[in-house]
Amino acid sequence: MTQLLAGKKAIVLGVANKRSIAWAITRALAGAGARMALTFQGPRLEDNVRKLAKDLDDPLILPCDVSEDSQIEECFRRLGEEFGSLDILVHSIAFARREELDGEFLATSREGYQIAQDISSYSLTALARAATPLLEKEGGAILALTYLGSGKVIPNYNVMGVAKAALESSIRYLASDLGKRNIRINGISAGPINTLSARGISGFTKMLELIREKAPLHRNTEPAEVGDAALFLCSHLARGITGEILHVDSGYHIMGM
Ligand code: NAD
Ligand code: IMJ
Repeated sequence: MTQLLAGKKAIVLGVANKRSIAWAITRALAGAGARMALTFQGPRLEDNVRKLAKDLDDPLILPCDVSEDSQIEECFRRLGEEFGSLDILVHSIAFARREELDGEFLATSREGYQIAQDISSYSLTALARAATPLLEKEGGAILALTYLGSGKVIPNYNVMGVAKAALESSIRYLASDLGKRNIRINGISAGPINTLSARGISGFTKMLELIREKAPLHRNTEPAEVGDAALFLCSHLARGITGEILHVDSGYHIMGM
């Protein structure tokens, strides 16, 4: 049987280590036959990404700190040179200052707010624009990761919740602009997963327990479940879906109590 993504080319931004949701998505896309490009945020993470990528067939590894316009531009220039065109872009990036993710949202500083918006939300629009010339050649799909804290108050998520609300709204506005170029864009709202970005968050272990107790499926979200949903949304199977947020969270978000 031919693979779902045979002959397709994908770039995934946001691999930090083997626990990263971006790495689970990479495995799902590569497993379906896609040729992969991965980016790393800075020199500290380059080694990790290169080691993980050894499992992939002919990967392209590029630097891309999304806070720098010049790095985004250079990343897509090199991607164009190597790949010629692109089918899939995955945004799996979030950052807020550690001190903003504890205590009251009321205490959020101007700079802390700006950083969270810049890295976690604006970067999607900047990347979508940079990738459009490559994605529109044959049509394509963009995917970003979000969390329940965008629409509901989750303790300590604070400024990240506001950034995710902006990210989800950006997905809808971008879907409207990109549809005429045959580019779809969707989001996956994942349940809590123990990654680097969840480490040290107060009450995180209790939250995993609460989900096992309350969610319809009574278990926590596994990275591979997000990877498989990402594969679906980025494939021909989801050709009629754009501007959508798909929850991969054991059904937790439907519960009122
Ligand atoms: P992770 O720490 O593995 O991934 C976050 C990534 O963001 C890292 O690779 C980091 O290098 C990257 N990043 C941060 N600043 C950057 C910058 N300036 N330029 C480029 N890259 C930068 O953690 P994760 O949990 O895999 O997070 C991936 C995505 O999933 C995030 O958008 C996060 O909000 C979302 N998400 C996570 C969970 C969870 O519980 N872990 C749940 C729902 C959604
Ligand atoms: C993050 C903070 C508070 C509560 C949280 C999380 N819950 C979950 C997360 C309940 C699930 C993980 N998440 C969904 C994120 O988007 C995390 C983003 C994040 C995490 C850190 C930690 C280290 C740091 N900055 C960060 N910036 C963004 O310095």
